[in-house]
Amino acid sequence: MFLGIDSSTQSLTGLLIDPATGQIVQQTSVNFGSELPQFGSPSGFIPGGKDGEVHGDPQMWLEALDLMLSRLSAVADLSKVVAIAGSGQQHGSVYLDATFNERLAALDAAGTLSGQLSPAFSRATSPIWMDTSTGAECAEITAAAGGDEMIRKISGSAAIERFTGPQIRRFFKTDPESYARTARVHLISSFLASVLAGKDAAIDPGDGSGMNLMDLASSDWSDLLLDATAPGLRAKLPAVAPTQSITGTIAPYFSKYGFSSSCKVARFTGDNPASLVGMGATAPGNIVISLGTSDTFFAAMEGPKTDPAGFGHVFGNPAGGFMSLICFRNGSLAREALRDELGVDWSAFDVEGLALTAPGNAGNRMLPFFGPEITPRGDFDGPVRKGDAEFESGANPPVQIRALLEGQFLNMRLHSQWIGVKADRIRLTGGASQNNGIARLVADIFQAPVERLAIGNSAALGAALIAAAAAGEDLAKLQAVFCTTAEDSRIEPDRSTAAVYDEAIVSYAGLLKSNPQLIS
Ligand code: XUL
Repeated sequence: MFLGIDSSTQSLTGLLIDPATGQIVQQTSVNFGSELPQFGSPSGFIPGGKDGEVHGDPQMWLEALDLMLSRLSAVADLSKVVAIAGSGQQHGSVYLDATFNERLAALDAAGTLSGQLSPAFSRATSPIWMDTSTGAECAEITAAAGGDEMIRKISGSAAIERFTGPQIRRFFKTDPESYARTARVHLISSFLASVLAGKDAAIDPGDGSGMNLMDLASSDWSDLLLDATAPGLRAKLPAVAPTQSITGTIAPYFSKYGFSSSCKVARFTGDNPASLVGMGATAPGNIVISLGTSDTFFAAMEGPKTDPAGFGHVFGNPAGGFMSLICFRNGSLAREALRDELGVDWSAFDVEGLALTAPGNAGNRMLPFFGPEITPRGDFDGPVRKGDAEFESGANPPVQIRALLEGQFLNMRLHSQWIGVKADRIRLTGGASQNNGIARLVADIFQAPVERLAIGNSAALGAALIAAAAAGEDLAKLQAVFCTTAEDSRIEPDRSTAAVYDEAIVSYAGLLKSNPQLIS
């Protein structure tokens, strides 16, 4: 069997596959907010951060790993696991002092991970992808590295607030002593891989390209970008190593969950690259839309084409080559906020609820941003409504819901045009993808067929497939078995709505452009 672990914003999941039978054997999740309330992070991050700061607690991720593995070991024989790989929410960083390696090597199965490793944190909390606090650092890095286009060419992205390089620079500027004490900066993915392997793990090009530090062409750190970011940074970063490779064998600590001492720990990657694998989309042809805490739009790419507007990114594709990715911060967070504001349940967002209104929403439009947005960049603190008086006053729930959903997918269509490919087929994943009303709306707005896979957690599945591939199995063959579309999941676009949405995207773009909260 192979184990995939996905550490996402709101939960940590373990998923076991058996390639011999083509089955998912078990999967189990720990929800940070409800199951680890002692960390005060109801949505997985510490609320109330100032000036756009959003941090998570690395001790919470360690507690969740112990809890998930103890649960999994109660229902599965983990001695049969040949290899483990994983995926983490991208960009988030973990700061460790010089004792980290010794502590890893000395992990005692009688204690807990967080109890034994937390003294090694040189920064108590970790900035995560939702953090928008580094505008000044992005400008400084851009200037020092020779401009926007230069950074895009080297790293695949302009300097971006949530990316790890600008976050590291902010830490260096605000707390230089703790920065100096930091011997290792890990991504969440490589941190968890290090813990499992009991030794320092490399970063893979899929997650490494989300740092504004890696040279896409060489898959190594760029000296120009390192120097523009913070002093002495190369020595603080692990190496970059291919996604389909092995870090080492599992640390003896984990024998308490039944793992054999020969179980291998493969490379961990970012949740979006892992999801590309789990969606069976590592070869060009499919576009994936993942509806999670953030919504993401991504696809395998022939060559590293970058977004001139600076919103989209190029990441390493775990199967080799590249992928494009665009992240929309107001994903489920916005859907949940509107649901709560209107006091409705999810059925109002599904086929029957949406049937109360018509495609195009009679011209009622919403900029669907309940908090700061990154695509486009804006300091929004609530949705912007334009339409009839009743809608603008916030009344009429069915019109509000359609306006939010149409706004989210029109915004996605508008900001993905730079990729320059017409979607032949969209594969939808993430929590909200099972909603047929939302799936129909995506098919109509993009005028492309939408498919859902049989399995919901594509990042954890992708990680399990990466573990198997790193251990010598054939990735494409595994994808053909595990990444199958659910029966009756395909939704064809309604061609009669094409003109409605061609017009809606123009009026949406107009509303966006005229909005003073937009930064660029
Ligand atoms: C991608 C991004 C988010 C996180 C969420 O650039 O910031 O999708 O990976 O886990």
